[in-house]
Amino acid sequence: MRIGPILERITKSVDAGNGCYWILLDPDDFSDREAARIASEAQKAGADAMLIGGSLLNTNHLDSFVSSVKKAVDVPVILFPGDATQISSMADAILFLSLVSGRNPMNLIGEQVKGAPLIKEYGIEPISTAYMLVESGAVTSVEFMSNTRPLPRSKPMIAAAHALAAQYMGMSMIYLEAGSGASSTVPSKMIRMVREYVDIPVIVGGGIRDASTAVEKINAGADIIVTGNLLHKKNGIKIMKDIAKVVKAKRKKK
Ligand code: 1GP
Repeated sequence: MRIGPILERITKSVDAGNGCYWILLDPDDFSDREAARIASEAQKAGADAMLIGGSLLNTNHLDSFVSSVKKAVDVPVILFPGDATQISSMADAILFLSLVSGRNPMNLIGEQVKGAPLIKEYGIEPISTAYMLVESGAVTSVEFMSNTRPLPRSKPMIAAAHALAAQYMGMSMIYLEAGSGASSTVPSKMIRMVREYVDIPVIVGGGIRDASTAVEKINAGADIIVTGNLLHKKNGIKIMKDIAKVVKAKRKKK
């Protein structure tokens, strides 16, 4: 498959040591107007892309939500769907996720089959992404909703083997996910081993709440850091600014 413009932009900026901080906006958490304001603040704070989605969507305003965010920012707006119902024609691209850490056929290929024709019809760019859920203490929403077991956090080689298999299957990115609000982040040892085995971009998210943790993940080999819950913190924008600043400085030096 030809590389689309958004993946090309991501890959180029990752190679140049940029584009390494993404924000996750859950449509259940904000109104369209709030999302526009927050996205614009996040962009000013240094966010390089906006992800939109959640494990479970209870509200019915995805199109207007995506469209408000798009109007407010000029970085890519990318869907991060929990299932095939979370597709909007307003987005620039969609992470075409396969939950490769699990063995639930619906999350490996079922939802993808349901969503693919609509993605084609809408002309949104699909970015094939291996989604790997990592054990992080308590049961996370994605673990519960997908009915899959996360990768054991003390077995980095199991994660590396999954990532390599995904790359061999032609996937364009790896997303190492501890789960939104996770109490423990993806272990750096695991990121390091995955990095050793694959040469496609590695995204790391879940439970990252400060700049030093973000830098630790970048040092271990993460290309892109994602935060979501910080948007709910009183001083979240300030922390996001710190994260954007330090991860960019660190990656540029590499
Ligand atoms: C979830 O990795 C993201 O996919 C963000 O997690 O909400 O814990 O920052 P947090």
